[in-house]
Amino acid sequence: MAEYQLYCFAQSGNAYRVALMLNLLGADWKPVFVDFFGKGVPRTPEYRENVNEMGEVPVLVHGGRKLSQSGVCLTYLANRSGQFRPDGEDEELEALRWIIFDNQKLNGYLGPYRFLRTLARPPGDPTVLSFLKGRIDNALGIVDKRLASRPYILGERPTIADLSLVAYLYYPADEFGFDIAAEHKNIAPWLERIKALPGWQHPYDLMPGHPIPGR
Ligand SMILES: N[C@@H](CCC(=O)N[C@@H](CS)C(=O)NCC(=O)O)C(=O)O
Repeated sequence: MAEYQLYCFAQSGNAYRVALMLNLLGADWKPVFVDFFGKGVPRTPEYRENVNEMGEVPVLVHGGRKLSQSGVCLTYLANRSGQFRPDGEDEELEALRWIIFDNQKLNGYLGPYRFLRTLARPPGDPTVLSFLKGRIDNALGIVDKRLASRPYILGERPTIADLSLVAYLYYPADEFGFDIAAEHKNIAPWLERIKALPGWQHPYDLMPGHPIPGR
């Protein structure tokens, strides 16, 4: 059995953060496929009882530990490996600040936006999509500005703050209906820098479940 198991599915950018970090670390890990689109597994009482009471992926299993919330999983992996780890209290707080911002304001909106626009059956209400798009544009602008003066979110080297923020940014532009990299001049080279790290893989290659059967 692999050292780490990750409950995930290919379309989940929230899970991609952790899958990507495991791969960048060269960790011994295996995905555990969670059938979200077919059987709605995270919403079942069994999943909530046995895997994650919050009804979500990712869940990272390591020995006797079962961790959820991608920010917690990234922190755990950084502390164990010493890689992508914020250095000292000030950087730890700064990384946490960006991870919370990401979870709420960037990928916290981008994930549901893409889901409602492209993956949900039936698709979401245009008014809701338009609200979310405005919030996303604002958050992307904030990240773009941050990256104008440094190569990575905390400075000169990549940390878990970067691995959190890229969660949904490598998925195909046609799933969003707009091209994030093309529209934000500092985000595009940052994504390329992270893509060049040894072990980087696209979410659809790293996690099971793409394409969604029957689509
Ligand atoms: N803040 C959480 C978000 C996790 C999350 O929302 N995961 C989605 C998949 S992308 C999920 O499992 N949703 C289950 C559902 O909607 O029933 C994290 O970063 O881990």
